[in-house]
Amino acid sequence: MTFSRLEGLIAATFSPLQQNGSLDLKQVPSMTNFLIKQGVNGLYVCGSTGEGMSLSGDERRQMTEAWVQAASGRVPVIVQVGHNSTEEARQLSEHAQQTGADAVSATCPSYFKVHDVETLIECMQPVAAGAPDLPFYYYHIPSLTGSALDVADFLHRAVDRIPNLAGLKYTDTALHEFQRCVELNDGQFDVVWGCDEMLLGALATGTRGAIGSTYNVAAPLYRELMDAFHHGDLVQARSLQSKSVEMVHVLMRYPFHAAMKEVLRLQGMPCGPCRPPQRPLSADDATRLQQELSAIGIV
Ligand code: MN9
Repeated sequence: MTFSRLEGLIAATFSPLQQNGSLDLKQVPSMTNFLIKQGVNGLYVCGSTGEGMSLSGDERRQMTEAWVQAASGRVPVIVQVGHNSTEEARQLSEHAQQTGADAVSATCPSYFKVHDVETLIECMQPVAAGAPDLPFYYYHIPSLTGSALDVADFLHRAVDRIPNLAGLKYTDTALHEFQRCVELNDGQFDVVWGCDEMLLGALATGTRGAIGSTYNVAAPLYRELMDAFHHGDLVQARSLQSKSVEMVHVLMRYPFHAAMKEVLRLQGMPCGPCRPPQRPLSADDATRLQQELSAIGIV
């Protein structure tokens, strides 16, 4: 499907796993239907939430194929291909395009840190070139990559050298920097917000789309928040954001990925355990998590 901007709520999808840790691809179609029914407008596959970095290249390809097939053009599928090897990332990118994905996104290498914007451009060029017909989004997530570079400068300098550069997935909390990216060259770039618990601030700053993990488990809440914001009802929007802040606060007290997978299980959408180094949830944790989330009306 073609799109000019990523709009609305894009779920950073989980990778369904079997109890033994191998992929559980047969869950992908029902998960896709569930998310679309919840009001999700796109799927971001093999990102941080989907433990893309913990999957083998072959598994990432299988995951990509499963989500693209399940979405079957109903919502855009963005495939995260970041890898410490830019050659592997380039090949994943090529595969994403061949598979029929709608966009490609990539983190920078992170074992060896990227220390300057010029190097970042050099790293991203081949990756974006692997899928020349698809829009490319650099995935800025300094908390995990360790590269806190000036991304507005990156966009400004990369635009002539990465022909399919569409924008960013901006997963940081610096709203002023985010705003600079959104406004750069009269809004040339599609800059998508990545911190769910600050969505309201990002809406106020001009975002149209957001990619995040908690849209898997609470899309209706965020939909309402967006609607309230667009109708100018800031009191309601703030109260919904406050509920999201509470929810994330609770989830973060547990192994985060496993906790969200547990919430999905409670919502009738089991997707198995996580892989190390993500920690599992104990049975006690699961009980307490449910109590704490039900106390704030989430499950
Ligand atoms: O990029 C996610 N970030 C990480 C998206 O996984 C580090 C977010 O959706 C967060 O999980 C969410 C909760 O902090 O905002």
